Amino acid sequence: MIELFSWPTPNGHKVHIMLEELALPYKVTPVNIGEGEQFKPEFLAINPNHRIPAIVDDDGPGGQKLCLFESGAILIYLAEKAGRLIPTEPAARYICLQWLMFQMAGVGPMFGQANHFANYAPEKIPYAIDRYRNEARRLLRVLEKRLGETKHLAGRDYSIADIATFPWVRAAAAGGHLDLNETQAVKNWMEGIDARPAVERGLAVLADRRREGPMSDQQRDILFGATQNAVR
Ligand SMILES: N[C@@H](CCC(=O)N[C@@H](CS)C(=O)NCC(=O)O)C(=O)O
Repeated sequence: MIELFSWPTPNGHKVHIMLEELALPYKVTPVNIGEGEQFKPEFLAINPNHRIPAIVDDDGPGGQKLCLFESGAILIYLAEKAGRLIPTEPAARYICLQWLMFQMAGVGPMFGQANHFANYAPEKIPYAIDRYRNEARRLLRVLEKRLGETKHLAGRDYSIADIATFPWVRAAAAGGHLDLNETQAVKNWMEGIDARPAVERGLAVLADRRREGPMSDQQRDILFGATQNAVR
Protein backbone atom coordinates (compact mmCIF):
# COMPACT_ATOMS: atom_id res chain seq x y z
CA MET A 1 0.00 0.00 0.00
CA ILE A 2 1.18 3.51 -0.81
CA GLU A 3 0.74 6.22 1.83
CA LEU A 4 0.42 9.67 0.29
CA PHE A 5 1.31 12.70 2.41
CA SER A 6 -0.28 15.69 0.77
CA TRP A 7 -2.37 18.83 0.70
CA PRO A 8 -4.60 20.19 -2.09
CA THR A 9 -2.06 22.43 -3.86
CA PRO A 10 -0.69 22.16 -7.42
CA ASN A 11 2.26 19.99 -6.34
CA GLY A 12 -0.07 17.78 -4.32
CA HIS A 13 -2.55 17.55 -7.21
CA LYS A 14 0.10 16.07 -9.50
CA VAL A 15 0.42 12.98 -7.33
CA HIS A 16 -3.31 12.76 -6.52
CA ILE A 17 -4.04 12.70 -10.26
CA MET A 18 -1.26 10.20 -10.97
CA LEU A 19 -2.47 7.73 -8.34
CA GLU A 20 -6.02 8.03 -9.67
CA GLU A 21 -4.88 7.56 -13.27
CA LEU A 22 -2.98 4.41 -12.32
CA ALA A 23 -5.75 3.16 -10.01
CA LEU A 24 -3.10 2.14 -7.48
CA PRO A 25 -4.39 1.53 -3.95
CA TYR A 26 -3.32 4.35 -1.63
CA LYS A 27 -4.25 6.04 1.59
CA VAL A 28 -3.97 9.79 2.12
CA THR A 29 -2.48 11.41 5.20
CA PRO A 30 -3.22 15.15 5.11
CA VAL A 31 -0.33 17.46 5.96
CA ASN A 32 -1.90 20.85 6.67
CA ILE A 33 0.88 23.18 5.54
CA GLY A 34 -1.02 26.26 6.76
CA GLU A 35 -0.95 24.85 10.30
CA GLY A 36 2.70 23.77 10.21
CA GLU A 37 2.16 20.00 10.05
CA GLN A 38 5.04 19.79 7.56
CA PHE A 39 7.42 20.48 10.46
CA LYS A 40 6.33 17.52 12.58
CA PRO A 41 9.26 15.18 13.25
CA GLU A 42 7.46 12.20 11.70
CA PHE A 43 7.00 14.10 8.43
CA LEU A 44 10.55 15.54 8.49
CA ALA A 45 11.78 11.93 8.69
CA ILE A 46 10.12 11.36 5.29
CA ASN A 47 10.90 14.76 3.76
CA PRO A 48 13.64 16.83 5.44
CA ASN A 49 12.70 19.64 3.01
CA HIS A 50 9.27 19.84 4.74
CA ARG A 51 7.20 20.11 1.59
CA ILE A 52 4.29 18.07 0.30
CA PRO A 53 3.86 15.78 -1.59
CA ALA A 54 5.70 12.71 -0.31
CA ILE A 55 4.92 9.01 -0.47
CA VAL A 56 5.86 5.90 1.45
CA ASP A 57 5.51 2.68 -0.54
CA ASP A 58 5.67 -0.48 1.57
CA ASP A 59 6.20 -2.42 -1.63
CA GLY A 60 9.02 -0.44 -3.22
CA PRO A 61 11.85 -1.79 -5.40
CA GLY A 62 12.92 -5.27 -4.25
CA GLY A 63 9.86 -5.43 -2.01
CA GLN A 64 11.51 -2.90 0.34
CA LYS A 65 9.85 0.17 1.82
CA LEU A 66 10.60 3.37 -0.16
CA CYS A 67 10.12 6.94 1.08
CA LEU A 68 10.12 9.54 -1.69
CA PHE A 69 9.69 13.31 -1.90
CA GLU A 70 9.83 15.77 -4.86
CA SER A 71 6.77 15.47 -7.03
CA GLY A 72 8.78 14.88 -10.24
CA ALA A 73 10.64 11.93 -8.70
CA ILE A 74 7.35 10.54 -7.37
CA LEU A 75 5.73 10.76 -10.83
CA ILE A 76 8.67 8.96 -12.47
CA TYR A 77 8.66 6.30 -9.76
CA LEU A 78 4.92 5.62 -10.02
CA ALA A 79 5.01 5.60 -13.84
CA GLU A 80 7.81 3.04 -13.81
CA LYS A 81 6.17 0.98 -11.08
CA ALA A 82 2.95 0.74 -13.11
CA GLY A 83 4.60 0.72 -16.55
CA ARG A 84 2.31 3.52 -17.72
CA LEU A 85 2.30 7.25 -18.51
CA ILE A 86 5.99 7.35 -19.45
CA PRO A 87 7.20 6.26 -22.88
CA THR A 88 9.41 3.16 -23.01
CA GLU A 89 11.17 3.98 -26.28
CA PRO A 90 14.41 5.75 -25.18
CA ALA A 91 14.19 8.96 -27.23
CA ALA A 92 10.50 9.46 -26.41
CA ARG A 93 11.26 8.82 -22.75
CA TYR A 94 13.90 11.56 -22.65
CA ILE A 95 11.54 14.01 -24.37
CA CYS A 96 8.95 13.21 -21.70
CA LEU A 97 11.52 13.76 -18.93
CA GLN A 98 12.61 17.01 -20.61
CA TRP A 99 9.07 18.44 -20.35
CA LEU A 100 8.73 17.11 -16.81
CA MET A 101 11.95 18.95 -15.87
CA PHE A 102 10.67 22.07 -17.66
CA GLN A 103 7.73 21.98 -15.28
CA MET A 104 9.78 21.19 -12.18
CA ALA A 105 12.50 23.80 -12.78
CA GLY A 106 10.53 26.44 -14.70
CA VAL A 107 6.74 26.41 -14.60
CA GLY A 108 6.36 25.44 -10.91
CA PRO A 109 8.93 27.81 -9.36
CA MET A 110 8.19 30.77 -11.65
CA PHE A 111 4.39 30.52 -11.48
CA GLY A 112 4.78 30.11 -7.71
CA GLN A 113 6.86 33.29 -7.40
CA ALA A 114 4.46 35.19 -9.68
CA ASN A 115 1.64 34.25 -7.31
CA HIS A 116 3.71 35.07 -4.23
CA PHE A 117 4.71 38.58 -5.29
CA ALA A 118 1.26 39.42 -6.66
CA ASN A 119 -0.75 38.10 -3.70
CA TYR A 120 1.32 37.36 -0.60
CA ALA A 121 4.34 39.70 -0.41
CA PRO A 122 3.76 42.27 2.36
CA GLU A 123 4.98 45.04 0.02
CA LYS A 124 4.04 45.44 -3.62
CA ILE A 125 7.40 45.36 -5.39
CA PRO A 126 6.78 46.26 -9.06
CA TYR A 127 10.11 44.84 -10.25
CA ALA A 128 9.43 41.42 -8.67
CA ILE A 129 5.79 41.36 -9.78
CA ASP A 130 6.77 42.16 -13.39
CA ARG A 131 9.78 39.88 -13.39
CA TYR A 132 7.83 36.74 -12.43
CA ARG A 133 4.65 37.58 -14.31
CA ASN A 134 6.68 38.12 -17.48
CA GLU A 135 8.56 34.88 -16.92
CA ALA A 136 5.26 33.00 -16.35
CA ARG A 137 3.89 34.45 -19.59
CA ARG A 138 7.07 33.54 -21.45
CA LEU A 139 6.87 29.95 -20.19
CA LEU A 140 3.21 29.80 -21.23
CA ARG A 141 4.26 30.81 -24.75
CA VAL A 142 6.79 27.96 -24.81
CA LEU A 143 3.97 25.57 -23.84
CA GLU A 144 1.74 27.09 -26.52
CA LYS A 145 4.36 26.50 -29.21
CA ARG A 146 4.86 22.89 -28.14
CA LEU A 147 1.15 22.13 -27.89
CA GLY A 148 0.60 23.72 -31.29
CA GLU A 149 2.87 20.98 -32.65
CA THR A 150 1.96 17.92 -30.56
CA LYS A 151 -1.21 16.78 -28.80
CA HIS A 152 0.54 16.35 -25.45
CA LEU A 153 3.79 17.64 -24.01
CA ALA A 154 5.75 14.44 -24.55
CA GLY A 155 4.24 13.90 -28.01
CA ARG A 156 1.14 12.03 -29.06
CA ASP A 157 0.37 10.40 -25.72
CA TYR A 158 -0.71 11.77 -22.34
CA SER A 159 2.12 11.35 -19.81
CA ILE A 160 3.59 12.44 -16.49
CA ALA A 161 4.76 15.67 -18.21
CA ASP A 162 1.11 16.66 -18.70
CA ILE A 163 0.13 15.54 -15.21
CA ALA A 164 2.90 17.71 -13.71
CA THR A 165 2.08 20.82 -15.73
CA PHE A 166 -1.72 20.81 -15.74
CA PRO A 167 -2.27 21.77 -12.05
CA TRP A 168 0.11 24.74 -12.30
CA VAL A 169 -1.47 26.17 -15.44
CA ARG A 170 -4.88 25.56 -13.88
CA ALA A 171 -3.93 27.47 -10.70
CA ALA A 172 -2.28 30.35 -12.61
CA ALA A 173 -5.33 30.75 -14.85
CA ALA A 174 -7.73 30.58 -11.88
CA GLY A 175 -5.60 33.17 -10.03
CA GLY A 176 -5.77 35.56 -13.00
CA HIS A 177 -2.00 35.45 -13.64
CA LEU A 178 -2.42 33.98 -17.12
CA ASP A 179 -5.14 34.42 -19.71
CA LEU A 180 -5.58 31.15 -21.60
CA ASN A 181 -7.73 32.91 -24.22
CA GLU A 182 -4.40 34.14 -25.59
CA THR A 183 -3.04 30.58 -25.95
CA GLN A 184 -5.58 28.43 -27.78
CA ALA A 185 -3.45 25.26 -27.95
CA VAL A 186 -2.82 25.34 -24.17
CA LYS A 187 -6.52 26.01 -23.60
CA ASN A 188 -7.57 23.00 -25.70
CA TRP A 189 -4.98 20.79 -23.98
CA MET A 190 -6.21 21.96 -20.53
CA GLU A 191 -9.82 21.19 -21.43
CA GLY A 192 -8.87 17.69 -22.62
CA ILE A 193 -7.06 16.92 -19.36
CA ASP A 194 -9.74 18.52 -17.22
CA ALA A 195 -12.32 16.18 -18.77
CA ARG A 196 -10.50 13.01 -17.65
CA PRO A 197 -12.40 11.23 -14.84
CA ALA A 198 -9.14 10.43 -12.98
CA VAL A 199 -8.24 14.13 -13.02
CA GLU A 200 -11.61 15.02 -11.55
CA ARG A 201 -11.09 12.40 -8.81
CA GLY A 202 -7.51 13.58 -8.17
CA LEU A 203 -8.57 17.20 -7.78
CA ALA A 204 -11.24 16.10 -5.31
CA VAL A 205 -8.69 14.47 -2.97
CA LEU A 206 -8.55 16.58 0.24
CA ALA A 207 -10.47 19.38 -1.55
CA ASP A 208 -12.79 19.72 1.45
CA ARG A 209 -9.80 20.53 3.72
CA ARG A 210 -8.79 23.69 1.91
CA ARG A 211 -10.09 26.99 3.28
CA GLU A 212 -10.11 29.98 0.92
CA GLY A 213 -9.76 33.50 2.26
CA PRO A 214 -7.05 35.80 3.56
CA MET A 215 -4.03 34.27 5.24
CA SER A 216 -3.75 34.73 8.99
CA ASP A 217 -0.58 36.15 10.58
CA GLN A 218 0.12 32.69 11.97
CA GLN A 219 -0.13 31.07 8.53
CA ARG A 220 2.10 33.78 7.08
CA ASP A 221 4.70 33.06 9.73
CA ILE A 222 4.49 29.31 9.05
CA LEU A 223 4.83 29.62 5.29
CA PHE A 224 7.03 32.69 4.84
CA GLY A 225 8.35 33.81 8.23
CA ALA A 226 10.30 32.68 11.27
CA THR A 227 8.67 29.24 11.54
CA GLN A 228 9.50 28.48 7.89
CA ASN A 229 13.09 29.64 8.29
CA ALA A 230 13.88 28.08 11.68
CA VAL A 231 16.99 25.90 11.74
CA ARG A 232 15.91 22.24 11.99
N1 LIG B 1 9.82 20.84 -5.61
C1 LIG B 1 8.83 20.38 -4.66
C2 LIG B 1 8.01 21.55 -4.19
C3 LIG B 1 6.97 21.13 -3.17
C4 LIG B 1 6.29 22.34 -2.56
O1 LIG B 1 6.74 23.51 -2.69
N2 LIG B 1 5.21 22.08 -1.83
C5 LIG B 1 4.49 23.15 -1.15
C6 LIG B 1 3.00 23.05 -1.45
S1 LIG B 1 2.70 23.24 -3.20
C7 LIG B 1 4.67 22.98 0.35
O2 LIG B 1 4.65 21.89 0.85
N3 LIG B 1 4.85 24.08 1.09
C8 LIG B 1 5.01 24.01 2.50
C9 LIG B 1 5.95 25.07 3.02
O3 LIG B 1 6.34 25.96 2.25
O4 LIG B 1 6.30 25.01 4.21
C10 LIG B 1 7.96 19.31 -5.32
O5 LIG B 1 7.72 19.44 -6.52
O6 LIG B 1 7.54 18.34 -4.65
